[in-house]
Amino acid sequence: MDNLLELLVERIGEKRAEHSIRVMDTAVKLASHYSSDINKARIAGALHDCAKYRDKSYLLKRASDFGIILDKTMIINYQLIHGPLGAKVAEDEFGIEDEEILDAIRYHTTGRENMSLLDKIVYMADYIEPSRNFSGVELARQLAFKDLDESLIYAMNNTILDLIKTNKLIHLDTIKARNYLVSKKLYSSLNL
Ligand code: DGI
Ligand code: FE
Ligand code: FE
Repeated sequence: MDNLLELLVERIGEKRAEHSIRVMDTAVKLASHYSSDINKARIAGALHDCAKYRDKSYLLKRASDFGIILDKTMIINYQLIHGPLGAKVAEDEFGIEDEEILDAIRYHTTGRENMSLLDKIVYMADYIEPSRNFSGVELARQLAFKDLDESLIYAMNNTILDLIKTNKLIHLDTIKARNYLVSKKLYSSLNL
């Protein structure tokens, strides 16, 4: 773990590595609360932003070197690339082989349809880590430990509303992730 954190600082700098450690600690708390694998939460939390490079051309080059197929939304909103690229970098540079961990890294920004428990933990840990201070974060923190799916819907609604307000493209995985959770909730309330 020490080695992993050292390598992380080298790759993404101290500030982002500190955020990653806060996400790791929050992911561990959520994993323990929901009886999920703590070690996987620790590694996925620590590495979720391992490809958060600033430079657009570097992101595009590395994605292309790994053969990652980027859609239009990702090319225009190039910050979205660090999810799928992060999964490849975690495997290639950090030696992570566990597909569940790699998927949690891959989908940590958009989410996806039918997210795994680990995907949800990393997504919410990133959203509520202690230095986040947007309005509504306190409610998100409470919900995350009370009803994980409800907290995801809350976080995704806020994210999508922000994207609309700033006229950004919404990635299909973001929509699919939210629709899946909202349908699940509607179906369960209808007892179907
Ligand atoms: O890497 P972090 O900053 O820690 O957090 P993150 O990976 O969750 O990225 C958050 C950003 O991603 C936030 O500014 C909103 C943006 N985002 C999430 N879903 C979408 C999106 N941006 C676009 N354009 N489309 C999306 O669907
Ligand atoms: Fe991220
Ligand atoms: Fe992050």
